[in-house]
Amino acid sequence: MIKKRNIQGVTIECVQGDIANQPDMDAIVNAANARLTTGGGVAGAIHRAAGPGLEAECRPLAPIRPGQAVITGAHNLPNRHVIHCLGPVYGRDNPSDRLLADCYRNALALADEKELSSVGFPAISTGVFGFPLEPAARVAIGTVARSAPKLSFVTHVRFILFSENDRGVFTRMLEELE
Ligand code: AR6
Repeated sequence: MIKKRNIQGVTIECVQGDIANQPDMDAIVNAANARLTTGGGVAGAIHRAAGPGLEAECRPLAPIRPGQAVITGAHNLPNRHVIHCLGPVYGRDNPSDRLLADCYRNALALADEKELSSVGFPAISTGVFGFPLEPAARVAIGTVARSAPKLSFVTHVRFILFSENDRGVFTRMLEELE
């Protein structure tokens, strides 16, 4: 089972781990809520590790809409930036596939604008927001692969999945890319 592929100059890999513990990534992506406050899951882990300064920096940027991404500093996290994306709530924010793809595309565009070379993503919307994992993985991997030719600075994208099962699903999507 391959865990890494190079698509048009961008290395894409899938690992199992904690999004808040990726010290070699320039930016990590938060699966945020519209108000950009802390919460459970990914947002809870990121805000806990970053400290209260992150929420304070987020306040004037909120609210954001599904598919949107905004960028902040990383405060006490070991990264340079956090990119906050609001994924679609499955079954409510439609079309959910397009809104989820917007998250990945907009996050990568912000990272590229800031001239960052590496970005770590969680599986946006697949927890509290209820997006089924397999279609979410297809959108995530497909969107990053399609964005690759447009990126000038980003050369490394890592998907950080919480469970070994989720990593397996993302890895299969990566293998199946044409
Ligand atoms: N590292 C990597 N992945 C994680 C981690 C972690 N530390 N913790 C959970 N996951 P979720 P959403 C996985 O719910 O669905 C928040 O409360 C998890 O298993 O964090 O976009 C916000 O405030 C799942 O596969 O994000 C919002 O209100 C995936 O990350 C809402 O939840 C995403 O789960 C956002 O919901």
